Amino acid sequence: MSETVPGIVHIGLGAFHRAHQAVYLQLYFDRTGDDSWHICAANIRSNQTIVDAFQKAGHCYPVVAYETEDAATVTDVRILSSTLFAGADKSALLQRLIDPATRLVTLTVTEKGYGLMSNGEALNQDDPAIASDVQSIDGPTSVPGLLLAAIRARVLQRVAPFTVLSCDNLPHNGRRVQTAVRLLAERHYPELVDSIQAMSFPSSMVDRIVPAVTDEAIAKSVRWVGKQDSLVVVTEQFSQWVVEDNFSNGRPDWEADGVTMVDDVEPYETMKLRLLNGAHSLLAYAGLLLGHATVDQAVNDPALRALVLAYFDEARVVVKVAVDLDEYCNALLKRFANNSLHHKLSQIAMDGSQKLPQRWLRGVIDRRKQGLDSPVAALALACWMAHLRGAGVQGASYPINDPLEESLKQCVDDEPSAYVTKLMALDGLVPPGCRDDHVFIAQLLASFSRVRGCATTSAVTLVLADATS
Ligand code: CS2
Repeated sequence: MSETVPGIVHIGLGAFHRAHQAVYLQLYFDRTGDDSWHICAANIRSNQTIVDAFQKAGHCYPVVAYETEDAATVTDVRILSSTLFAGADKSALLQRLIDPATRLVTLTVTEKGYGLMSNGEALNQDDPAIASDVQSIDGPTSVPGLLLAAIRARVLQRVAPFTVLSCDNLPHNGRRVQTAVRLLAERHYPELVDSIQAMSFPSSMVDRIVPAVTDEAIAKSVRWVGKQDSLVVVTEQFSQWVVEDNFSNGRPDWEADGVTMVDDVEPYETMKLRLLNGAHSLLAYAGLLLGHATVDQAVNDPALRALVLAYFDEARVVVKVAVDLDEYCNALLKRFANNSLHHKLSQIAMDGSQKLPQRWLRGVIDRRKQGLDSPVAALALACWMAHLRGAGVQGASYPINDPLEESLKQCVDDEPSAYVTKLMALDGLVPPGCRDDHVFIAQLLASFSRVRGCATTSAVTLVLADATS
């Protein structure tokens, strides 16, 4: 296995990659025996421990997919041929990116890893890695910076470009990476802008619920794996990957393994971001306020379930896709209720500033274009505002985990209109179409005033119930 030269470099060796893309490529390899699409996976900022553990374990790990607590399947994944931790020294990763054998670069670097403002059109210079790469591109630190350095070396060495495939929960995720790389190139290597514009940056919609691995999950998986394996990943049975068919340097014929290739991913992205991820964020913020810890607990709370149904009704009106949305939403409720996953609401609540524009706020703008209000989204945003105070009702408290944490904390105010005004003024957070929607802002103010006044979980339940009546 160590002899295999990987055709893919993946950045972001988290649980999601290991339970999603890596499983598809394992299926591809098992079917074809073609080892040219093995993966070299790297972490660039944090989580060296997992890289060390992979190197020690010879890069094999099990994925346990639960249908229910008593029904699970195991896939043994051996498709990672090497792993890298590219912390302070990124030269080994750059070398792999430049190697002609690398034909595809894939990314799961989370929303904030793209280094863009929420409109996806300008570099976020508050991000230290982006700020450093804007200053100087010698020794790049951000993902777009690393890609730019590799693209430059490949152009100079006349190596064919790789394709860059984004696998993060962002709209037009491929276009976003391309924009970030191009904006850095405009600054440092304007002569490369045309080559970057000519490269393939397909978008993709990825879907599989993969909670962060915990000690309990590892212990519980022994029943399925037969031994204690700290590299195990637990997930659900469901998996979906819809990919824009735009690859300049070859790709596996992974259609046969369940990947859907399309000309335009946008309808699928919108459906998944607004309905699955939007409902997830709603359950996270409202659920934490009500003292729940996991998605299955939250969705089984009748008040939250009704709220999610009302949210689906509101959001789906502006989702145009050739999919039966009744079936899709029903399936989501079932997936959320899977009680073998113990998917923590606090995990979903992280990085709200990076997630909410595409999950809720773009839907508000689309509805307004049809003359429709979005009262459930206003209530959802009010729950996020309440969440940002760091305390639930009845003494619950939780940390705020967000790259904009400091600015968000400065917005928090006991006086609802001062809080809303400060939040709306934060650069690049709330899209203009939403910020300028007076009806939405009035509904947000009213919702937040009510949520803020709740001293007990029963009071919150009443406020939520009003929104669905
Ligand atoms: C979740 C997603 O953490 C989150 O924000 O909404 O990770 C979600 O579980 C996946 O997108 C499901 O495909």
